[in-house]
Amino acid sequence: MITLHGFPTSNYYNIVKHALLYKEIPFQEHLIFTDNDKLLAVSPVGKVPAITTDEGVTLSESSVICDFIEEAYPDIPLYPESATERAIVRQIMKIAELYFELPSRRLIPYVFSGTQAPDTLKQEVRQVLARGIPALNQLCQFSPWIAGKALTMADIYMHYVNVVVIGCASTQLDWDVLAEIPGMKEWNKTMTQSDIAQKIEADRVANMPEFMTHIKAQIQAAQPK
Ligand SMILES: N[C@@H](CCC(=O)N[C@@H](CS)C(=O)NCC(=O)O)C(=O)O
Repeated sequence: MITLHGFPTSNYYNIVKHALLYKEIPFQEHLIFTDNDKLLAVSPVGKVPAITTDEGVTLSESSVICDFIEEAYPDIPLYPESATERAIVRQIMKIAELYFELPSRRLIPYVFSGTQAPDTLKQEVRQVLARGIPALNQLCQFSPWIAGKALTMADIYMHYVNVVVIGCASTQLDWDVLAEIPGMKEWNKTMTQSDIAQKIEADRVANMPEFMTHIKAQIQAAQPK
């Protein structure tokens, strides 16, 4: 059985968890935080998520894991059949990660510490998001799913990318980024209402106190002595 390593407050962890649940692949969760050195044994850069496959192979990087589980467990597909359509799905995932998630993520420490990020950083984040918005406007179809008629991995990926975008841009940039992409908010609400997303959200909320304990310890350790 697959083991999913990480913690349920991680949006990247939840991408993989959602895909595993959607594809009805049996898996067990191994709760491990990023301050645990043992994470390096399954994730070379010490980031979450990672999986251990049925064969005992460890894999990290959410998009790589998503590709692996699709290829190894094709019965309930999350990518279209044609190579071109698959590439379009991956293009949306990549742009969502590079131009939406990663810039927003830079603001997370300030969100957690309840402080405001420096203006220079806010400006850098705004500039990257401003490139992602027209790109996603061009690529996302919402008819009714992101890449067309069928729900794909791009829907799952974008939904958990949006968790970070919403959480950071509203508080740090005073910017309703999702509103810049017509259809995105309605689609995101539909995604939130799915049984799988509801289960993942319940697990996230339950994990929050333990996660905050780890985060506070990390923030304290980083303070100048
Ligand atoms: N590119 C990685 C990013 C994963 C990631 O950033 N995970 C966060 C938790 S949501 C993490 O492990 N952060 C710890 C760190 O950056 O040291 C992926 O797609 O899996």
